[in-house]
Amino acid sequence: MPKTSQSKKAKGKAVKSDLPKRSSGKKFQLQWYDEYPEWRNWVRPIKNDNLFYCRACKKPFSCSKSNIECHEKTKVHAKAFSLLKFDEARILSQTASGKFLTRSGSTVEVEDYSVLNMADRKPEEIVTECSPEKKVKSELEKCENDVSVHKSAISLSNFQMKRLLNVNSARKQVFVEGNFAGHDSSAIVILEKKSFPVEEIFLNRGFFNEGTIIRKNYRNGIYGNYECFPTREYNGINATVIHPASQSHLDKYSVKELHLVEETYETYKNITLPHIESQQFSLEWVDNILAHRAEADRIIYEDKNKETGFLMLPDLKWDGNPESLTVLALAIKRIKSIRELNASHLPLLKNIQKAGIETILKKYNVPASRLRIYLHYRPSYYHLHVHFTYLMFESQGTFVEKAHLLSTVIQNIELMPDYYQKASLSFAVAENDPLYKKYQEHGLLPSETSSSAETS
Ligand code: G7M
Repeated sequence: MPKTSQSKKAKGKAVKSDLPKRSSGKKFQLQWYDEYPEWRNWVRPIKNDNLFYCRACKKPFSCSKSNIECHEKTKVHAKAFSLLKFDEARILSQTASGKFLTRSGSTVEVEDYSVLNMADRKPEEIVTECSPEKKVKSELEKCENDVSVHKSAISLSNFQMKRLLNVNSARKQVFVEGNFAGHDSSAIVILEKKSFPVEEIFLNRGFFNEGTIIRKNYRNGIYGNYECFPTREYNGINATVIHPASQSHLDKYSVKELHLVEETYETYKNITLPHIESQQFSLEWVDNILAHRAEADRIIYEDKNKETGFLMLPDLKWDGNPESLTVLALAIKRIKSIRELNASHLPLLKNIQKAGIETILKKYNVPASRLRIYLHYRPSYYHLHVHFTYLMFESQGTFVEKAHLLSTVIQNIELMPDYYQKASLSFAVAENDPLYKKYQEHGLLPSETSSSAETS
């Protein structure tokens, strides 16, 4: 973030005229963020001053630990903070400039915008996290020769569409394959409409206002149908860009016919495991997170214990709306999947369950009874992770043949320590997945595909 001497001068003045009588405070200590992780959302140190800036109240305050604690408890702050959470436009402009407007209209400059919670950010900002400065290697897999588009700011006008891979009308998603200008290898762009805020105040602010354009399509008696164009900040969509995308990625996101496989532990050892070992998706993104090389400022909980530790952060595809809450817990230890779990992993699983629930309650105010906590089998990425999603959100991958509740996994192992080395596990496999062919070769799936059967 460039900081000119001019802006520093301006800042000096602004701070003087705006600041509260001071200063019983002390300079903000970054370790306070570790002690109070939720402060990352709203407390910003002010450069070279014994003050902190409250992003919610848009005001500087004297900066002692007890003062911040007291301020957090005030009604005025609680109200301002709840407004802040949804005011994406303001968040965006604040994070972009690193300067904040005070009530009198002047600005103060605050430190290190990278501590901002990423759950609050727009997807395009998440993309810029992979900047050259951060030296985050992208997932190259089989496309190692092409430089990732994430290394610099991207523009979708440079994206040449090649193929529509899939459409999910229920979830309002499109999956498109194409190329970014100057890059040979394929990219996948996933666009997804965001869910609506449910609080009246945000619906009102976002949609029922003068800025929203509404056009009549037709009327039939008491019924009218209209097309609506909300203001820019409220009509954003979530975009995920995968580049360079490997053939496995293209297969994963393409339309395909599915078949159900009932995998015994024997077929896991003889067919599935060799397949995973030869062609699983790269775990580089997981390792980057675990080593704090990527998404470090999105981490909401971390327990570094090598056996029982884990780390929590928002899922890549979460748009930040509480109604679609999607958080991931990544185990520190490399464990491939639930197939490897036994009694020795119970402390880890119980730790994820307990501390994960506590963290989500503290951070997002969602109690355990409103959470769906589960693991996938088969997962896309073979490093043990647990999904925490809002129960009323119909998240992807919660089909009975894929989602395994964490509580059930724990109970199964408590009842039988080697349950996951004994039980048959069913999963769906797509016809264009190489694993499908392997199961076919072993006579465990019919040799004729559904399409060829239809024509015969
Ligand atoms: O299907 P599986 O259980 O393996 O789910 C993996 C989850 O990891 C999905 O919900 C993805 O959206 C999420 N995910 C994948 N990547 C590549 C990332 C990433 O780079 N960062 C984060 N935070 N989540 C990811």
